[in-house]
Amino acid sequence: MELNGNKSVAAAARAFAIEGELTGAAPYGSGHINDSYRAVFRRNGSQSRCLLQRINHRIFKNPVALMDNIERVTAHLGARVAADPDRDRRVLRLIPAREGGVLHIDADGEYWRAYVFIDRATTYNAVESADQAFQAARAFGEFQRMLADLPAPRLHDTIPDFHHTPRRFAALEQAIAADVAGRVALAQPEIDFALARKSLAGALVGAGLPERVTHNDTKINNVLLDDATGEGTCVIDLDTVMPGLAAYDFGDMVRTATCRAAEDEQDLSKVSMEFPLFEALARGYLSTASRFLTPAEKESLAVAGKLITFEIGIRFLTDFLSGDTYFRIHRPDHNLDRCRTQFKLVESIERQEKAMQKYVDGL
Ligand code: ADP
Ligand code: GN1
Ligand code: MG
Repeated sequence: MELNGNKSVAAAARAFAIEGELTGAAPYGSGHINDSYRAVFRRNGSQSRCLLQRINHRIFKNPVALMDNIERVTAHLGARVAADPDRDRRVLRLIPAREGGVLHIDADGEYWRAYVFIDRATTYNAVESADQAFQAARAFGEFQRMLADLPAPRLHDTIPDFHHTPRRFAALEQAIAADVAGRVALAQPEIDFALARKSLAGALVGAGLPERVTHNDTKINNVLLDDATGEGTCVIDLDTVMPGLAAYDFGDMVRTATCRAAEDEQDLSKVSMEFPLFEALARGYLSTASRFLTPAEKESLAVAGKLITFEIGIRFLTDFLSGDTYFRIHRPDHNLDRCRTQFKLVESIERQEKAMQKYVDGL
């Protein structure tokens, strides 16, 4: 992107304390909520880069509280890895805004932040190997472990009831009843699929599992894997780090790291839960998380994959029925395609859930 192609992005990049001349800023990544840019600065012949983000404040209604969470979490994690020679790549580092603090608010009322760009590591939109599943899960488990002793106060809920699946289900029922976009007739098989599994929504609510500091958006493209070693270098996308259940994080890993198809794959014959990937994922997660998980939490892991895949599926369906107001779409019916992929994966998990439980119990 030419710099003069988007003045607000260039102005936002310059609002952070980065030395040198801004030479470029281009859209980056494939997230559904925020807008991310990679900005490049040049000074005395050398380059530095940052990851600049416009926070979607229609979804994250309190960016100040959100950034308070992220500052506390990154400071805590930074102290935990202080002795690691690779510490600068292990934890996200916020760049201060020139006007103070870590947020820049522009003339249009948009909220911006910037992170130091982590080099020599890559995110993957779909898992490619069992080792990637292992490494991603190990990193997310380590992330939870390092945050287990985050000092009080409790983190802010950046989106209340984020993984309260019964409330997500109620929102779906409301969207069906309202049919504001006139799309109910287009999604009848998916609606029937969801309604037939209403009882699944309550699987973990009220189970008495302990509240922890969790990531809550552990899809595989939210962890950077090292280009040389394949190890999970850095857990990213911290907007939803808040109190939650360990199982929610494990469930979203099952959703995105045990199926090689993309989240929006239209050829449903490619969508299935691959047991060897699940085994690697469970081993990777427990290699770090077994140090703090209670027996009841460990017991909850196997069902979590089905639950969270179902939950994200009903969220995509709700958004499709509501006229695509939440998730960014790139084609008509994109949210319906995403929903179909999730529901196909739910079916695949259902066929293997006994074996999944047995495998986790044996670890
Ligand atoms: P979103 O909320 O839109 O998913 P993310 O925070 O996940 O945004 O960032 C989008 C993409 O940008 C990520 O998938 C990753 O590839 C890349 N990314 C994010 N933070 C960094 C960073 N500090 N260094 C390098 N790449 C990053
Ligand atoms: C969104 O921001 P991104 O793309 O990492 C969503 C997650 C969903 C995910 C599905 C704040 O994550 O909950 O699981 O899309 N984030 C928010 O791909 O709603
Ligand atoms: Mg992301």
